[in-house]
Amino acid sequence: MNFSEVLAKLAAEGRLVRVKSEVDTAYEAAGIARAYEGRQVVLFEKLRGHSFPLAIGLLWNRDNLASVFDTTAEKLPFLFNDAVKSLHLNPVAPIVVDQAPAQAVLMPEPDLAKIPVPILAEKDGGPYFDNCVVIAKDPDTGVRNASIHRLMVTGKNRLGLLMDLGRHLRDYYERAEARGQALEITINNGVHPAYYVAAITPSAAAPIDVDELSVASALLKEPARLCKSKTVSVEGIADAQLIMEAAILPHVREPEGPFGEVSGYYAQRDDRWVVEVRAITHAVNPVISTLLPGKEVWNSVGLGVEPNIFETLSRQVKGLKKVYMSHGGSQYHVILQIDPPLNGMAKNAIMAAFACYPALQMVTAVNSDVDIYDAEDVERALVTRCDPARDIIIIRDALCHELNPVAPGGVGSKMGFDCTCPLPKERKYERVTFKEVNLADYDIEE
Ligand SMILES: Cc1cc2nc3c(=O)[nH]c(=O)nc-3n(C[C@H](O)[C@H](O)[C@H](O)COP(=O)(O)O)c2cc1C
Ligand SMILES: [Mn+2]
Repeated sequence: MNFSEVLAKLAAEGRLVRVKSEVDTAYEAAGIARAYEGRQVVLFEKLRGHSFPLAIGLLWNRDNLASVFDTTAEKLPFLFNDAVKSLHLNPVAPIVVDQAPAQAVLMPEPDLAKIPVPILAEKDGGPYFDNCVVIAKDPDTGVRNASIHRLMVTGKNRLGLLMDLGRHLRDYYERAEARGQALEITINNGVHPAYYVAAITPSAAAPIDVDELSVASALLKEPARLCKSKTVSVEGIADAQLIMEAAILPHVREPEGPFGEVSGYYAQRDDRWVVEVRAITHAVNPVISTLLPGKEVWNSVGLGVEPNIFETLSRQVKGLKKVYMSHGGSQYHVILQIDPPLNGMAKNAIMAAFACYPALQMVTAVNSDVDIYDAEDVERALVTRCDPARDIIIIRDALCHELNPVAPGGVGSKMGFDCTCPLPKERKYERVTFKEVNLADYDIEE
């Protein structure tokens, strides 16, 4: 299934809305998409001055995403986790195919203005691609890497790029730059979510000497399909909607940003890396894809982080039932559902969770009678089962996430809330329940 087939499947299930009115790529498309955040995928059929349609929101609803993989929202994180594990157990290497749908049309001259790249947030520095899979090759070993990077359109064939510290792409680039060389890349837009999941596999699970595109093979149940590029020595994704063949230039930095980031705050404008686009190929009638930083990212990051925390903690503590990276927590808050057999063990679970994922700022532990997907239920546990003097853990000056404004330079404090009931559980903690009924059994006029 390619990206447009994924959209067709979602449409057939009522999981996609079509915007028929002509819409501007600057601010307007994002404003409409925002109103659907967490619900259906939004397909903009007519964008002012453009011929290609644009889809936003493939990842913001777990039921939609689960349907793409023929599974349920509850099972989805474990499906992704198994695919990541296959990297070390039985990786299925990508193949390079001859006839790539992504290369059906070659733009005579690369021109980014021909692609409907939206300006998303009101103070963004320009139009942004923010969900493209960037593929590169290690300049020394040739091992392929895939990752997602925001890219600001700054010219007809020029983009500004962000590479955070520790990214494999940055490591490759710095070695190429030290030799005065550009780092060739392909930038793949409009891919099956299996490729996106492969690209966001954390470096702890996919070290620098491993080709994480095999994660896509595992999810697709067939080898990931790549294609030889026309102007660079790095492959593209054969079933992508559009591929930009490009290079990150050595010793060049230009202003990039601001960008309304997933934290809900703007990343500031600064001199950053520069990408020169050398060729653009695309499918026949391509559908361009982008995401709105927010639920789409919390969801997709959470789907990777949750099973990892679940498995790691389950080796150390007992009674762990579920893990959820809550959306209100902007990927910095994880909720553990746990019925620990011993007093104090929930606090151990909280500490272990912090160790699993450095970006975490907050961990909340609740018992299994609390719905961790319901923010009100969790808040209720906080005010009725967490004694602030005893049940809050504070860890000062630990490594956090540099995008979080409360952690300057990526260093900040972390806080854990133990909202589990002390054992033996006193009757005062018993929650009120009502008889379960099936409304379909009753004659009710609404
Ligand atoms: C939507 C989205 C956007 C991202 N944008 C960036 C970015 O602009 N710069 C960056 O360094 N990492 C970004 N990331 C994170 C990396 O893509 C991610 O950590 C990836 O696993 C890194 O791959 P690597 O381990 O091969 O370096 C983004 C992740 C997502 C989900
Ligand atoms: Mn990597």
